[in-house]
Amino acid sequence: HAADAHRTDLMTITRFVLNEQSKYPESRGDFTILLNHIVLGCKFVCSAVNKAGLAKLIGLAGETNVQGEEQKKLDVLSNEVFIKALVSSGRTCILVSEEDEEATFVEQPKRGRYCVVFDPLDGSSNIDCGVSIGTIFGIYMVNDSHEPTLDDVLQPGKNMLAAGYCMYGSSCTLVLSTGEGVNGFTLDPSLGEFILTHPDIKIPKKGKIYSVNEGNAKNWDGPTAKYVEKCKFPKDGSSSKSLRYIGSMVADVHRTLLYGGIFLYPADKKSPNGKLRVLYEVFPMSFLMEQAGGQAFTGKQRALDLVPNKIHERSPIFLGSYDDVEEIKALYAAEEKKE
Ligand code: P6P
Repeated sequence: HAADAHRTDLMTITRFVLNEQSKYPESRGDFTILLNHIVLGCKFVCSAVNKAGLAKLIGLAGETNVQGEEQKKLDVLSNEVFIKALVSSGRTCILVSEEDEEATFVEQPKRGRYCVVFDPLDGSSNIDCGVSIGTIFGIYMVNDSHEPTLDDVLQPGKNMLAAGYCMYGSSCTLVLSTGEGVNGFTLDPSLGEFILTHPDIKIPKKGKIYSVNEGNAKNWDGPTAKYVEKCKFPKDGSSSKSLRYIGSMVADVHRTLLYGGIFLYPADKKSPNGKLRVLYEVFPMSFLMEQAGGQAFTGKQRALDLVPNKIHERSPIFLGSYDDVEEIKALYAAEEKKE
């Protein structure tokens, strides 16, 4: 029966990428090997995050463990695991991590053709209160004709080959795009495999939720303030939107992707470039939103067209349902005309 076939036809993330999705057939093997190492990192972090509370209980975290070693903070530990996994894949040449001030250049013979930008544990300040957190990553491919330099990784987001996040919450969910749509996989701990659970995710064209830190309202610019006002007091008689803000980007973006609506981290007087980082927060989430039929805007341009000058550069970001982002683009365009 079809149902049985579905149950026994376990579509793991490895099978899915190998068979179903590959933008560059000639790199099918390399990309799959790279992805498998990212998946390994996610499985490790998932297990460490789930034990974090217990580690505290049995006095491991922040104190010395039985070997007398200082227990590492989860974000430091996660970063080390991802760096080691990516280097050992033999498929990377430059790694940019939120945790490391400088990029990591992979030496021969371990050097490959991919640049990976990632935040190993975004939102990690939320661990202690049990809020979902996540790993965010983006992948560029460089032509291996030259010695890699930072220019190979300071590329516009539209050049990304793939992007994704892994959310460590009630379950461990990995959402990935290799440029042919968005698919979600859930970790089955009994198998240690990510199984396809959310095929071909499409974000609703319009949503009923807006997601922003209202605590920054006094510092917002005109268009953002106008847009949020419109969400709360619609003039056209439509019902006002609901506010949902978790304060952990992966959780807020995952809800936006599945339920629709808009996520905003605008510029404000205190932070003229907003708070979120271009390479490993804004670009991967914008890539996913476009692949799911939504869009992502910086207040000035399409987010994926931005060309970063520094690896930890920040940008304002408005992303989510196509029609909702259109509305805020119109407000910024009107402001532009006035100037
Ligand atoms: P705020 C978490 O610290 C983070 O980097 C993102 O995950 C999240 O979206 C944002 O910052 C929350 O920032 O200023 O609203 O607390």
